Amino acid sequence: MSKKIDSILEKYPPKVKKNRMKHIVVKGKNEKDEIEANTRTMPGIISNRGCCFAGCKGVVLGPLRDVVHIVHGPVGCSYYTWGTRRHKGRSKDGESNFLSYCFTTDMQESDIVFGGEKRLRKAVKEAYELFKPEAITISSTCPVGLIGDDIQAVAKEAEEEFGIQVMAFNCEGYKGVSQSAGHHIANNVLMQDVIGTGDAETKTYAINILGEYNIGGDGWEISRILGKIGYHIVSVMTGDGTYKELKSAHKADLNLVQCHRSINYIAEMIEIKYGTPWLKVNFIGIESTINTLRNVAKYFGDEVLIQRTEEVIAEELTSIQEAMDMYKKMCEGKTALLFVGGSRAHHYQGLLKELGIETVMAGYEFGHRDDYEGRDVIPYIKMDADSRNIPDLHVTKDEKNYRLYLSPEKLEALKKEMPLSRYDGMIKEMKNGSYVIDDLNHFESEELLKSLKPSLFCSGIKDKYVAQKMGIFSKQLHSYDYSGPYAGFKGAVIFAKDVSMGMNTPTWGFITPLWKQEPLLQGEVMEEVA
Ligand code: CFM
Ligand code: HCA
Repeated sequence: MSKKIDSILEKYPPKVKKNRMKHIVVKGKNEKDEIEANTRTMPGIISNRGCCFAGCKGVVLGPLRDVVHIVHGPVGCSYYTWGTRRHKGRSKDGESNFLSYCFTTDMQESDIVFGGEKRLRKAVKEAYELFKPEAITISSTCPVGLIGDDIQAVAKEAEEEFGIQVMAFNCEGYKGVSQSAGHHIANNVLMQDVIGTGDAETKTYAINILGEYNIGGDGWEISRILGKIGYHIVSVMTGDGTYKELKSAHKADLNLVQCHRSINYIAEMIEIKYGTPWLKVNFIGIESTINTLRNVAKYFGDEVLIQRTEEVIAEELTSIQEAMDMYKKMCEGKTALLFVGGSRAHHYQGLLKELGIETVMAGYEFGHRDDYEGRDVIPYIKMDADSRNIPDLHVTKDEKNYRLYLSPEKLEALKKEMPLSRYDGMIKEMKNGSYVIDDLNHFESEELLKSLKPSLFCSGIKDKYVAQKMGIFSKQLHSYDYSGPYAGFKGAVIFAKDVSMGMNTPTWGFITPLWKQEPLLQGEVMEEVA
């Protein structure tokens, strides 16, 4: 494959080696850059992946701020995901915001033995009476599936009793192979039970933003720019989003898809059911943001809107150029490794390039082949037992609410000019010779950090400090390490500042990597003395 990769692979037992080889691509080395993804991590490997519950409750549902999200399970799953993802929310006009709370049934041993439905019923009642939320979600954790609590029945009962929507999600952690299964489960229920049930008025240029979770305030910067141009944001899925707005999402004229992995199911289903097309966007990086804004304006095709878009772009660029130029001088020529969930390892490559930083390796924790290779590959993806376990929702045209904003001919013509209903994936935009590694594990990360010696390792909490103990600056691309926003124009400057400072601090020169230190214990193998 390549010397660096071979030296990693040769440390594995044959079965593991055979498996891992399929998850590694050296761009341009073979005729086709095919990668295996969304398959089980081999037992024993220290993976960074999370679970189905994390993808459902933590990622997709959690940011809806006017909903009480009850976690049915022992306290840990709820507690350890309490605020760590940094999806921010701010209530407007007296609306509720429950984001700072942590709701759990706190199951005990007796509930595991005798069943937890009674406890769940009580928790839903208590939450309703105390908070009177717009809706309640119940997400199950592993033991709930194992003991067979009927959370759907409890939800139905509560719905009748309290007169609000109570949605149950069977997103037990062990389902599927990663967070990805949970995204799908959450998408299905929101599509089936929420989207399409509202009738809010929309204004001109009505859009939804899908797959934007307002981490570190990203969504606020994106909304600022879109608002300045003149768009009406009907709903955001789901960063700083509300159940109330989500209900009328079918009334928008266009869906913008930021994170394809976590929300592509809803984007597809809305198009089938209501006729609204989706556009793949990227608000990370200046060029990507500009391209996105131009594409959206072109979709609506109004000359005044196109003109306004150019004015806003020019204005925003003027305000950030000087700072970006200064930071670029501090970053130019450096290299980065990127390993993040299912979209950011791709989205950040443009921004890094704008700062003169080259991405030499990138990988997703749980992306599917289409996130790497583009959606054209979908018909060729092999279905395995793990994927078959995740229910697939099939929707049909809603005759009453189906609406085409553009004629089919106009839409087809535009598809040639912009990524409408299309995502070309990460690999295509990467440089020949760069590494693409799926479900990178801790052993491989350490080996690659040693051999590729990047100045920047963009990853998450599980391996950040491993890299830093090696003397390599690590930026968390999940939580942004308490910083952000990183999206849009203003966000690009904050990111540039954070990585410039991080890479250039003299701290790294004072650190001796562990493997260069004297071992704490020393010994030698000796012949047995009789
Ligand atoms: Fe989408 Fe995300 Fe991501 Fe993701 Fe995540 Fe996240 Fe992520 Mo952490 S929804 S795939 S499941 S962009 S929580 S906001 S940072 S792994 S790259
Ligand atoms: C998750 C959430 C996570 C974890 C981040 C990390 C996030 O996968 O359950 O490992 O640093 O963004 O908070 O992806």
